[in-house]
Amino acid sequence: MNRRQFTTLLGVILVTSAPRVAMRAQEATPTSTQETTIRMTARKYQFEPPIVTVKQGARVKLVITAADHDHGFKLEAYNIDRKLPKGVATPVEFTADKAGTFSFNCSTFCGLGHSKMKGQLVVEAASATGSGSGSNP
Ligand SMILES: [Cu+2]
Repeated sequence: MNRRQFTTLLGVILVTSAPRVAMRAQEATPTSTQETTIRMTARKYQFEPPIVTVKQGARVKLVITAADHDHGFKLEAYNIDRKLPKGVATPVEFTADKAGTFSFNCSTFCGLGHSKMKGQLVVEAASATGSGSGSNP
């Protein structure tokens, strides 16, 4: 009885710890390019978050879900114009190779406030000197 319980317990431990070991192995893999995944929501008449900040050179993946209506994501500076069908998590991938502040907007007419549906992409220059985030006390 005890032996049987112990074997069962051991089995449970092995099964539950296996995914964790696999995840650790994945984390240990070095990545040359920085990857940034940002989840966003589009709804009348705003993007959330409205300001997205990434580092220059990063491989950026925005996963945008239109919550209430079909919307669009247009980031002219990066030649991106993607439809965001309602309820679908739409991936928008690009490499942030240009530093600066770029505005993006909704490109699918969604109502009276459509033209005000905007946000900003801030690409921080890779060569920025100083203390990085600039949060000096
Ligand atoms: Cu819209």
